Amino acid sequence: MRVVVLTGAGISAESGVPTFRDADGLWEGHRVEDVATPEAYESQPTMVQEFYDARRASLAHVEPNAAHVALARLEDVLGDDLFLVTQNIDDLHERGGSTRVHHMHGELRSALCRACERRFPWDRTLVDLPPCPGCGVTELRPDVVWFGEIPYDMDAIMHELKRADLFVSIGTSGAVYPAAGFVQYAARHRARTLELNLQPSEGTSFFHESRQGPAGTLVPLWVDEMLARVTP
Ligand code: BJW
Ligand code: ZN
Repeated sequence: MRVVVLTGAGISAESGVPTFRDADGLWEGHRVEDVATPEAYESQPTMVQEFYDARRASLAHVEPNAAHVALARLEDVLGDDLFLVTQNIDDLHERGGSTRVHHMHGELRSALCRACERRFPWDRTLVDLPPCPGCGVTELRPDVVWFGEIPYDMDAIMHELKRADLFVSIGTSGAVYPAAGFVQYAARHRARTLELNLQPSEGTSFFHESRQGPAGTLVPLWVDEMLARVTP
């Protein structure tokens, strides 16, 4: 059975990483659609770099939760039959044990050079304008996908959605495309679709089944169900 899992900010909420659109959302009073843009970076680069530097540093103070760990358990059994795509830029899936994670909105622990367009593993700050390890130019920015930019790995993601038997969406509001459209695309290509979210998402009616609750509870239960089905 081929399974595609899409995760969003809700899966990391119980680890203490703020979501975007809940009451205590990450951007504190700003609409994420207004600030997560290349234009905001052009007009206030220092503010944006400091914001992402702080989020990168805060990774040291959070741990994967039971939902991340359960998805790693599923990968152990399904191997390449599980395709895990996350909108999150944190590294909690990897630290939970997943080894094949597709970060469609980029990664905090990566820097992107605007001069040579290469990406580099990055654990330090960027606000102090370090030179690019590849070309030496001081044009490194956070390696994240802002509104109006093209998400990573789209060809591989669409290919996997086309041949999936099951599509599962975990902890995402369904407010941001193209990820919000994956459910309809997968269903059109004959996948069964399941949503696991604290509350019904904006796209909840597109799913065959929707379960409500915290990811740290729902995901391990769902993984147990899956393992009972696929292991002899
Ligand atoms: C829990 C929980 C718990 C809480 N357990 N659950 C008009 C119509 C349609 C589309 C467009 C349009 N105008 C423009 C567009 C396109 C645009 C878009 O979608 N805009 C919308 C605002 C309409 N999209 C883009 O520009 C994208 N690019 C693009 O489309 O390129 C064209 C193209 C595509 C494909 C191929 C070729 C070309 C880029 C989008 C980039 C988004 N970037 C951000 C910032 C990343 C960096 C950063 O982190 O700072 O990504 S925005 C932000 O939203 C972040 C997230 O990944 C993303 C999604 O948020 P998510 O994960 O859903 O979080 P929340 O907070 O919204 O929801 C959390 C959910 O969890 C809630 O439901 C809670 O209830 C739940 N929850 N606790 C379970 N314990
Ligand atoms: Zn460079």
